[in-house]
Amino acid sequence: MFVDECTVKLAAGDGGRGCISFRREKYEPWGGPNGGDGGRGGDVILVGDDDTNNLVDYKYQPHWSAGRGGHGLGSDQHGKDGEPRRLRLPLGTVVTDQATGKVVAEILRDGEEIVLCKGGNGGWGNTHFKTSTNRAPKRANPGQPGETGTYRLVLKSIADIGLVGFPNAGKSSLTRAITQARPKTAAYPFTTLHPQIGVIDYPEGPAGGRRLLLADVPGLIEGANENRGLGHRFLRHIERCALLLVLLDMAGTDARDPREDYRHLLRELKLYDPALLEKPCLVVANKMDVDAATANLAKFKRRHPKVAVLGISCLTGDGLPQLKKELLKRVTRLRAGRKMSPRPAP
Ligand SMILES: Nc1nc2c(ncn2[C@@H]2O[C@H](COP(=O)(O)OP(=O)(O)OP(=O)(O)O)[C@@H](O)[C@H]2O)c(=O)[nH]1
Ligand SMILES: [Mg+2]
Repeated sequence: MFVDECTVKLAAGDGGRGCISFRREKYEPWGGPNGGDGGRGGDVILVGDDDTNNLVDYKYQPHWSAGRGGHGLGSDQHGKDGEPRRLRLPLGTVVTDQATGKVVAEILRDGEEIVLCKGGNGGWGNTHFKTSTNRAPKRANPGQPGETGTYRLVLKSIADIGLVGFPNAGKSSLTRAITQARPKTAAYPFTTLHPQIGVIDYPEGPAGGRRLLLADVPGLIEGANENRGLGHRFLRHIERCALLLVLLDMAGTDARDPREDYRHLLRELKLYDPALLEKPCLVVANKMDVDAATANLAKFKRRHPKVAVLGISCLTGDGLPQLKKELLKRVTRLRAGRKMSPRPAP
């Protein structure tokens, strides 16, 4: 099950109580105060985890708390600090405080740790209250409460390239062809029900070792803004992409017209967020192995003379090496030119 939004209630640990105690030993009848401090409560810490792409763990277990600090003890013994609670979240998770509606954290890097709720400080033991006039204070502090809050977690995947297209255009076939990801492909619409991230590797050449992330999102259809098909809800996963790859079924399978598909796709993107249309975009014509595709491509170019289209076939592999090169070239240029970070403008 794929979950990309959920609400969690988090509580850091409370600090332990300070202790009231006096030193009592043989020949030391007035040994003075020796009550230890309480331990700190544990923090709730968010940790970026590259190995997960899902918030399902938090959907069904929304309450998480860290350990409380131990109470102070006599003989100047401090209480034990509470165990922190580490929540592993997929990269791209945006955390919003429900009380204020403000974004309080974003997980962008693997292994990155963000303390979201701080544990309470332990209370002071009575040693701290010793003064020249009060040498036997019978006073200690309680621990401070840990921070708590209700937070909304929304996953907006981080990828360099976002794939957009009608169902059956061949988005998952392309993902399978150029990345290591293995999304299901089939000749019925909405085969892909949730986003999949694939890695395009460039092992050879001057770009040796480079990798690009490609997000295969479920198909869009006309009226998606009115919740037709799977609606717009997965478009958040392409919001942070540097480049959009608009994939068209140039064969016009099921009597579709690629020119109309293109128009509808742009319209749906605009209805979701006009900023998506500002993103650099590469139009790719798939299924060029089918006879009708060549004529359709010519018609498409006549209608959109300014749009550069790259022809490919995921079935035969034609055009895929050129596409990979073009993607690398464009993403490199975009990242360098704009110093783009995956962090969206607030
Ligand atoms: N002839 C031909 N068929 C293709 C090509 N690429 C994909 N197909 C076929 O098109 C159908 C749909 O492919 P998918 O990759 O599942 O399409 P999708 O865009 O991921 O579809 P959804 O996940 O439903 O949105 C499958 O039957 C593929 O075999 C191609 O280049 N040529
Ligand atoms: Mg698919």
